[in-house]
Formats: sequence, structure tokens, C-alpha cells
Amino acid sequence: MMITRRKLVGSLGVGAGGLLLSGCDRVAGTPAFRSFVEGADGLTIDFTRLVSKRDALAREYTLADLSPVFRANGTRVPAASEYQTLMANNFADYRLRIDGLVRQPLSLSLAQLRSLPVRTQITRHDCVEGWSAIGEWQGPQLAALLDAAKVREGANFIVFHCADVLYNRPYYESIDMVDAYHPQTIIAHSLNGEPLPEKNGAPLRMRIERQLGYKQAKYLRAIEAVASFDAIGQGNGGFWEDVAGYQWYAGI
Ligand SMILES: Nc1nc2c(c(=O)[nH]1)N[C@H]1C(S)=C(S)[C@@H](COP(=O)(O)O)O[C@H]1N2
Ligand SMILES: [Mo]
Repeated sequence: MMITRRKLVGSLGVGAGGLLLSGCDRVAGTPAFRSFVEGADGLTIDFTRLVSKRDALAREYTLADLSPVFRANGTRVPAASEYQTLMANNFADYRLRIDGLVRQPLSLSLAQLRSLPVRTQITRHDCVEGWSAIGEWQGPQLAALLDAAKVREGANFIVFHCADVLYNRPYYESIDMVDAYHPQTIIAHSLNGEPLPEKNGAPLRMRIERQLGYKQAKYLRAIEAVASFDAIGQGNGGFWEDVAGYQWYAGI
């Protein structure tokens, strides 16, 4: 389902000024993308093909394909007392922050997020540990929220900060603007038609369907637009990237 910008901006109660470039223009204009392209001197790179390949949709399945159980991996319940308190009250006091390199930082309640236009997608989750599961995810597109927050020119990456801590480090992940504006990149609040279960990342988790399981950040607290992720965690762009040397780009 298409989400119109006006509808989203209206439902969030933020101004409609400062219209941004389209997703592709924005990506092509980022310094990281430009330096990548400019650094390829002499080579003929067909960037239209490069970008459109990354923009291709992950396969979508039907209700008949759903896994009977969508298993959990990693954290099953964040231990932090802040999270426990929010959960005990059914996340009524939860807020998702969208900040960093944006002109209009947002702090959204679950009710606000649930009232936004949704994308529904039945996709296969692939974990590097060797299992897959098919689930139906539902939630607003990240692109719509980034547009509402008015991401600034210098933002090259979107970072997802999570509520759980493993080996004394908060879980986090990050993606570039191609994935951030991919149509199947959503902030999921529902799995298989029900509110997102605790074990799968309640109240909100990312679905970035062109990437592997560890990029699918659960227990979202904040979404931050950054120029670089060098100063976050150990500087490798994600929890497993820092701890175990997993690839930052986990495209599938
Ligand atoms: N916050 C957070 N996000 C996370 C993890 C985690 O432990 N904490 N595990 C990752 C891994 S390795 C996988 S495979 C998926 C598992 O998602 P699931 O628990 O819904 O199956 O979440 C990813 N996102
Ligand atoms: Mo995983």
C-alpha cells in the first residue's frame, strides 16, 4: 500500500514544509555515495542498475506459507527496568524517538505509530545461524517517518538503538539510505496479525527484508540519522559486527 506524505504528516501533526528529494536523489546526493562513485575513476559503473538492484523487492509469500511458529533468537525479554516498567503497562508510556541529523525530531507513542498507514508483507527471515521463518509483518514504512522527521543532507546512515543489553553492550544496528528508503523497510508493530510478541521485539522492531536476521533490530528505543557510525559502539555499525566481526552489509 502506498503511503502519501501528506497523510502521514497530517496524522503526526507535523508541518508539511521543507519537502525533501525523492529517495533516489537523496541516495545519489549523499557524500558516501558520491565518493564511492567518484572514486571509481575510469570504470564505467551503471549506477541505475546498481541502485535498482538494491531496490528490488524481497520475495513475498502468502498466508499459506506462514511458519507455524516464528521462533525467537537473541534476546527474548530485555532485562532493563525501564523496559520492564513500560511492558508492565502494556507500553502505554512508550515513545519511539527519531532524532540525530533531522530537522524535526519526533517522539511518537505506540498509538500514534499504530494509527499510521501500514505496509503488510509476508517474508522469510534468514538467520546466519542456519534457520529461517516466514511471517506476516505490518507497520509503517521507515521512509515515511524519515520524511516526517526531515532527514538532513549529511545523513548517510540510520541507526537503530534497542532496549536490550547483551555482553554488557546495548544491541544496535545500522543501515544505509538505500535500505532505509526501501519500500519493504518497515517499523513492524504486528506479526501474523497480532501485536508484536515480546520474544520477537515488542513493541516495535525493524524489518529490512533485503538483509539477514541480525540486522532486524528488535525492542526499538530510538532511530538516529547519522553521518557516520564510527562513534557508536565499537564503530562497526552493529552489535554482532562489533562482537563477532559479522559483515555490516548483510544483503540477501
Ligand atoms: N534488539 C535485538 N535485536 C535482534 C537480536 C537481539 O538479540 N536483540 N537478535 C537478532 C538476530 S541474530 C536475529 S536472527 C533476529 C531474531 O528475530 P526473532 O527473535 O524475531 O526470531 O533478531 C535480530 N535482532
Ligand atoms: Mo540471527
